Amino acid sequence: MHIQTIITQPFNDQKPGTSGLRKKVKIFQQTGYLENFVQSIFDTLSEAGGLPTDATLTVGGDGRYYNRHAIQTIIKMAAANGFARVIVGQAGIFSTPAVSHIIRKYQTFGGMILSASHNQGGVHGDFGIKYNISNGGPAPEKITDEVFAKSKVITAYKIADLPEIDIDTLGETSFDGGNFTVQVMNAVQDYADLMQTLFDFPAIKRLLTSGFQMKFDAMHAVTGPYAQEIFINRLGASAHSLMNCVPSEDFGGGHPDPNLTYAEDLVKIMFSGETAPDFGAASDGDGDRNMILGKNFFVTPSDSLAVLAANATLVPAYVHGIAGVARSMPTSGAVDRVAAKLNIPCYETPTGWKFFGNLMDAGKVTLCGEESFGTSSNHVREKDGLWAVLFWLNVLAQKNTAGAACSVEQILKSHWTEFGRNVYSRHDYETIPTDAANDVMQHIKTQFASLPNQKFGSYAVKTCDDFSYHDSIDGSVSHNQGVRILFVDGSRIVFRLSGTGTEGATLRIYLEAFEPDSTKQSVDAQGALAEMIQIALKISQLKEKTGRDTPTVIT
Ligand code: G16
Repeated sequence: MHIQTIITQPFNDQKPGTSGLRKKVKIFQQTGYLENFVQSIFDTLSEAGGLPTDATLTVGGDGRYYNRHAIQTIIKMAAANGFARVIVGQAGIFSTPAVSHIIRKYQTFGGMILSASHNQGGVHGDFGIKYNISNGGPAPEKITDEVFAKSKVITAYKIADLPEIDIDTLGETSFDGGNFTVQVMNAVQDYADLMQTLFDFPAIKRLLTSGFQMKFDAMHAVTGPYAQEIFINRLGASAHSLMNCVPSEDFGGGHPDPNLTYAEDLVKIMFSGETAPDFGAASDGDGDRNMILGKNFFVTPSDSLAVLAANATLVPAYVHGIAGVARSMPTSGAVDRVAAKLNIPCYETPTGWKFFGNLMDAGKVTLCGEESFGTSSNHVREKDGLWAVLFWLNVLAQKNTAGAACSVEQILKSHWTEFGRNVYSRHDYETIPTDAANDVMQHIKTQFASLPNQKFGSYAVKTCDDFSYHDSIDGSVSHNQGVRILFVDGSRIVFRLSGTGTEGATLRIYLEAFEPDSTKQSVDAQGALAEMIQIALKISQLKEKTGRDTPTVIT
């Protein structure tokens, strides 16, 4: 196997964000751009202890445009950089949670996930790449910081002269007298088998074949084949239960972000009155996000996490209880109330799934979740969209046995009666000029000294800060993770700049108020939070500084 060393020039913009490096496809198509980043990852790994002689790399993506090209390049670079084997999902497809599972199950050294997640795809869309470590989870900051440092001084990358690999046919191909092997693996099987060990498939099958209607929207993205295998082949759901389940390179021209704005077609179906299905769900580009809907009812991701934690013992995998829970800082405190009642710990981490890995590895938490439509457990080290959908179906199956009927809405309402309701909303202002977004954040921070004790209508500020996280397992500290304004009555406003966008900046405002009175809980969140929204705009001067009147997305 001939290995070439190609001289290259560094790019200065390869800093990984909340979840890997995400850029426009056109940026990735620059000569050496992908190669530089991949080599910077490999260089970081070899410096951090080197590769074992039998090192295996798992590679797959969400099927978006440039996926196939990137996979061929990564295979050749893995061969040149000392890997003995690469496992690739058939057709280059692997959902993010499936990669996490494959890394863990086959104890591979790590994995590369090719996805820009919920960002749009296609020639004019986004591409992304992320490295996951041997526990199956996203590389922690100390690795991604090192990758960035290396990308700024890189001078050459290594690539093997290998022929184009057929990634559509299952099987193994060896090179260099068996020193390097590419294994093309069924992308769905192992993951579907794992789900079957966690959930009560016979009970879910009874539910789905007894008149209970569900609708799952794969948004033309990676979960399509997984949904087909799990819901149709293994759980007996009707073909009508699925929509948009054939992955396409540009996600059917849509935006594969499972929220009320971009999963518009599903939302219309689920809010169509009495004939709406009983249960609806959607997943994103790479299959790690989920949105849960009931008949004419939306479940916020924060509430979903709380409901799953409260009902975990209804599911075989968690029948003996959960060790603890974790949520990202902007996620509502709904799950904290469940944890308090269950007498288990609840951890608050920065935004980004990578912060949950240490807690899971140490056995401190079983379930984790984020307001950004991510929920999962310690079965993998990523968030897992279909896992969340199956969890909900398992809970519904237990609560809809012969003679008993319980809707998604009823589950939420009785949850609120028991625990109180954390009324919650997120307002996103997308693609605003970066300078204006930074100016807004800076303007809020200049008020840190003057805000405490100030009254705004019916709310009084208790304290405010820029969130920092101290990881109790590895001792690392992460600063500047979002600005919090905490009010005396427990309500709060959080301002944060997204780390996943590729155009300008996205400013997120997270709003939360607690309503303990069950007679006042059935309110529209936007109405209930209206005063707080005005306070957020007043403190931030967002309209004045960005010229934006309304958010692009409201969740
Ligand atoms: C990624 C991360 C999540 C994070 C989300 C939102 O999700 O994996 O942990 O919550 O981004 O991040 P931000 O608010 O910075 O845009 P995904 O689904 O895009 O990989």
